[in-house]
Amino acid sequence: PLDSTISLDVDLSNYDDEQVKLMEEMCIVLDRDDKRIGANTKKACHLMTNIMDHGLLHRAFSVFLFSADGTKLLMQQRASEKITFPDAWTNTCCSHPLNTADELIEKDNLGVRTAAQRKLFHELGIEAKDVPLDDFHFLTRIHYLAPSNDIWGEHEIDYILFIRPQHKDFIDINPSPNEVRDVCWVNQAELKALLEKGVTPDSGIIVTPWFKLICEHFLFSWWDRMLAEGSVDKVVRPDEAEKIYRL
Ligand code: DMA
Ligand code: MN
Repeated sequence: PLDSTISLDVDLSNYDDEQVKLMEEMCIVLDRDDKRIGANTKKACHLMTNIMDHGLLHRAFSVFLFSADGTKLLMQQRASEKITFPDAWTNTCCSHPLNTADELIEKDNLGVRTAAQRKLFHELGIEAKDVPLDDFHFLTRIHYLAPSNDIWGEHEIDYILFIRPQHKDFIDINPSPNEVRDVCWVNQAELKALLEKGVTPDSGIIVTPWFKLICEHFLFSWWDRMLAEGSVDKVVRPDEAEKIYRL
């Protein structure tokens, strides 16, 4: 789409200053095959009008971080200050590789892994030494569209990454208050209970749409495979890694 047709017409004055500032980040704009066709602001990429009228699509990642024994997944509840999907429970960390030289590197998904390491520190205070780039395992890509409200939403090709640090039972975390409201480590049964609550309107529990999709289609079979094989690199399947799943 021509830049001049992209809308930026939204009032940001009632949101958290830091979250407003982050709306200036440059996301990687894609065609349906995950080829870069340009770049645009996080703000432009997340306005439903641009998504619906111009099909604006961008690159993202979702990290799933496990305990050393693989039985527990670190989840986060998004801060109330988040402009999209506030207060919703989701996987460990999500964000976007930026339109910068280091985060655009597609070989071995290095750009996405670099962005994942950057955001694990920014959102959760997880130190880079605890999550080395080589320890991220790329599983697959999902293409999905999901409104947050009338104004904001997501339309992404989302790279799914697993990481299971082995040097500590549970990695040290120090969440940033205007990114993360709460965290918890859940086993499979606890996660299933949380997902049940997420579909019950008056439970007060909200779950993000992408996390729901990943749980419905992939997460439990990948997680079982990881536990059965005893290792996270055994979870990766070439047939899945090559595809873009349209969910
Ligand atoms: C965006 O996450 C990425 C996905 C997969 C939804 P986000 O809204 O948490 O991004 P950021 O942390 O950069 O605001
Ligand atoms: Mn996004």
